[in-house]
Amino acid sequence: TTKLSPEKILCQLRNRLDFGMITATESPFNTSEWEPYLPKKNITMQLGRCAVVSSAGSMRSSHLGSEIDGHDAVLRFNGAPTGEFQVDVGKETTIRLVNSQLITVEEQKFVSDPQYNFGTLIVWDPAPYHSDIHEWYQKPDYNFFESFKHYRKRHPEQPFYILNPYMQWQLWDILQENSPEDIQPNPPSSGMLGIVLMMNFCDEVDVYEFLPSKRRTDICHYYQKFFDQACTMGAYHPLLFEKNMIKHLNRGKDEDIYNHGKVTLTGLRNIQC
Ligand code: NCC
Repeated sequence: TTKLSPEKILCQLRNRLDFGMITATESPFNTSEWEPYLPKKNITMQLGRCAVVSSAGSMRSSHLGSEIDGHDAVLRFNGAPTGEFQVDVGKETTIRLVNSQLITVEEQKFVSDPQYNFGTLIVWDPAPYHSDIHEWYQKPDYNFFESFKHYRKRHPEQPFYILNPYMQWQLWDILQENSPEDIQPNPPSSGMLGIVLMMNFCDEVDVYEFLPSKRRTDICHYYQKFFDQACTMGAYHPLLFEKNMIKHLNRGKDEDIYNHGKVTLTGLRNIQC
């Protein structure tokens, strides 16, 4: 396979990904049971310069905090804290993308830990390959719907969206088409989903430590003492292929990857297809 140009891949991302959130108007969510908890309208965000902060152990000792906070919006993942790690990861959180496992398995913590009460929350769940919304609703990977409602009851003012189940496999198809090998048939990581969401919302996206810098380490997360190579290279998620694609799309300098784990991506709004 010949590799498509970055411009062509950006157009695939723009033209083929459904960035919509689930609203109270579509079946099976258009019921009185869901009405109090779901937004009536899709998310709308038009942002300038955005930062995406991976949870990698190599964020430690990066001193990237003030650079990250200098962006117009910051996206973080799952339980990634700021607090005591501010110097390295910053303190602003505009969007937090969480997986359905976190809000179900760690529900007590999710509902009570104040770190989740900032910014806009978005949850996603690994859906069966190209299933329709009804099939997924019957058989989500984690049954997070009750946890979602529970959180919304406690924090009714905080925007909290459910990502549509289609986008992950539309993105997976693009990853597969642009990879010389077969990739594992599991959805992309939260990291990759968050990056393309921000490419949709923002003029420009700086991503930190998704491509590992010279600080690269087997420590999984910057906030935990847990060692596992798979966190950076992937096991369940096709992380290696995600990272190859992001490297291909990088408009920044290679030395910024080496020194800061930083890549710069063009927002999808500003491209010509
Ligand atoms: O670890 P996780 O991911 O929360 O990390 C968020 C995103 O950061 C990027 N990352 C992380 C660590 C690392 N060393 N290198 C990286 O590039 C990845 O892009 C990653 O997606 C997930 O994707 O949702 C994931 O979630 C965790 C876990 O469910 C949550 O942290 C909640 O506790 C998964 N871990 C386990 O299930 C044990 C992880 O596989 C994927």
